[in-house]
Amino acid sequence: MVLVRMRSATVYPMWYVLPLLLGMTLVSGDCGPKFGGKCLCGEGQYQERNEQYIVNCTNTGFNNTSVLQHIPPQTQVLIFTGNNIPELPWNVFGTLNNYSRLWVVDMSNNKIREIRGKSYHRVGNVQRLLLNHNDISISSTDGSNHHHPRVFSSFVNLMELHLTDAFADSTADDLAADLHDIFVNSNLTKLAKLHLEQNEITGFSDPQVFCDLPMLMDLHLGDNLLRRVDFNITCLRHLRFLDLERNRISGFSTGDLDILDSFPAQNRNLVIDLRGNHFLCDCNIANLYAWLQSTQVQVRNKEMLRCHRGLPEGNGGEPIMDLRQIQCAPNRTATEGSETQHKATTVVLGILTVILLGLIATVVYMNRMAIKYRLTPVLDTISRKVQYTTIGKQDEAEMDI
Ligand SMILES: *[C@@H]1O[C@H](CO)[C@@H](O)[C@H](O)[C@H]1NC(C)=O
Ligand SMILES: *[C@@H]1O[C@H](CO)[C@@H](O)[C@H](O)[C@H]1NC(C)=O
Ligand SMILES: *[C@@H]1O[C@H](CO)[C@@H](O)[C@H](O)[C@H]1NC(C)=O
Ligand SMILES: *[C@@H]1O[C@H](CO)[C@@H](O)[C@H](O)[C@H]1NC(C)=O
Ligand SMILES: *[C@@H]1O[C@H](CO)[C@@H](O)[C@H](O)[C@H]1NC(C)=O
Ligand SMILES: *[C@@H]1O[C@H](CO)[C@@H](O)[C@H](O)[C@H]1NC(C)=O
Ligand SMILES: CC(=O)N[C@H]1CO[C@H](CO)[C@@H](O)[C@@H]1O
Repeated sequence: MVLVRMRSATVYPMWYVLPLLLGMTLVSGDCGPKFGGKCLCGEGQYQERNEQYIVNCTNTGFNNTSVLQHIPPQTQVLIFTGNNIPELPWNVFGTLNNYSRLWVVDMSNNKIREIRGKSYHRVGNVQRLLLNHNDISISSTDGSNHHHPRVFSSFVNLMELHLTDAFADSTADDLAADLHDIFVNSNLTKLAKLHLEQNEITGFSDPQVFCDLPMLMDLHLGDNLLRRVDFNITCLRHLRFLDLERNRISGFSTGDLDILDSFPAQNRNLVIDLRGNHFLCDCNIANLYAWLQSTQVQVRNKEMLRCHRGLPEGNGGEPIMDLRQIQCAPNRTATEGSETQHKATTVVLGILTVILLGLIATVVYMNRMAIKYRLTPVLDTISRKVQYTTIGKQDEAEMDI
């Protein structure tokens, strides 16, 4: 014991000193009798900020949120993750305290399926809400009555909403409409960052889905199944970053590119990330290449963009920034189209001809007796005539001699 204390008092190993120098004190205090010793409370560093009063209940196995009614009033950062809370009840934080200093609520990874309209109250100063990795249903159509359009309405100062992999897999189809409804009714007038990665979103049936988030700056849609930018971004006056990494985008129409160009045209910086999409090495990609050369939109990691001929296999593909040689002949796609059509017509005609011949052969074969009966006299006549002509010709020949 003495030896150890002596050693640690004289030569602190670097891994021990470094966190202290950086101010990264791990929260280690007890939270009080209501918490059963499962959570940690106290001051510490949360990401970029020092001296935060943190309540940390990570992987604590709670199956309800009743403990959250007893968090200390000075709490600034609440981390309540890795529990099993299928349903958030009304007034998760109770009704006793204002929690005026609370600015981060992290309720990721809790198997949450339903958040009620009145679950969150007294969260007026929360700026960052994380609900990543849950199974939330917000559907208005599946009959389960999980649709609460005012679900975030108490977060009047919310600036970041993290919904990465947050939704139940089955909600993909009407997610856009339901999200729009929530954004309209929750009045998230200060929201600047929205994370919707990994939600299997195939498209947004409602193009105005984000238009009621007037301050939105960063829209994260990576790792979804989007095929194009089918939502309105011109309504987002403050948009500066659009993340579309690893979606299913195969190309951009001229109209889409014009919309992107309208940002720098209005002196607004726009950064987009398109890595890991399934671009096709066709005429469109020549346009995209030309656009990448000239646009004022900042495309992150341009040189990492790849296009594929046919289905992409692994991470291969040709770098789009190397496609200088691709000549896009005018009307090429149209000609290719009609050529394929022509080929298809030829094949179909061939098959039909074969079938027709087969049918004729069958009919002839089945009626062969009748045909033979009818044809025999004719054939006889012909062969007789042939014989006569031959004889005649022979006669003529003999006469010529
Ligand atoms: C919360 O606790 C978990 C595990 O106990 C730890 O990994 C994490 O770093 C803590 N978070 C903060 C901000 O202290
Ligand atoms: C909530 O969970 C705690 C244990 O974590 C349990 O003691 C308590 O009875 C539960 N409350 C309700 C309302 O289920
Ligand atoms: C919740 O957890 C407590 C103990 O942690 C247990 O006694 C109780 O049965 C659990 N309730 C449910 C509904 O799982
Ligand atoms: C809650 O906030 C209101 C004003 O916003 C204040 O009047 C009231 O005293 C606060 N209550 C507590 C318990 O802090
Ligand atoms: C939305 O919030 C703004 C201020 O943040 C407020 O003026 C407006 O009345 C609110 N609208 C609704 C429908 O709650
Ligand atoms: C996008 O929204 C704005 C404002 O709501 C509207 O003026 C514009 O016509 C919309 N654009 C498209 C392509 O729908
Ligand atoms: C559909 C299409 O792109 N048509 C174009 C084909 O090419 C001629 C000139 O080469 C254009 O005038 C057409 O507009």
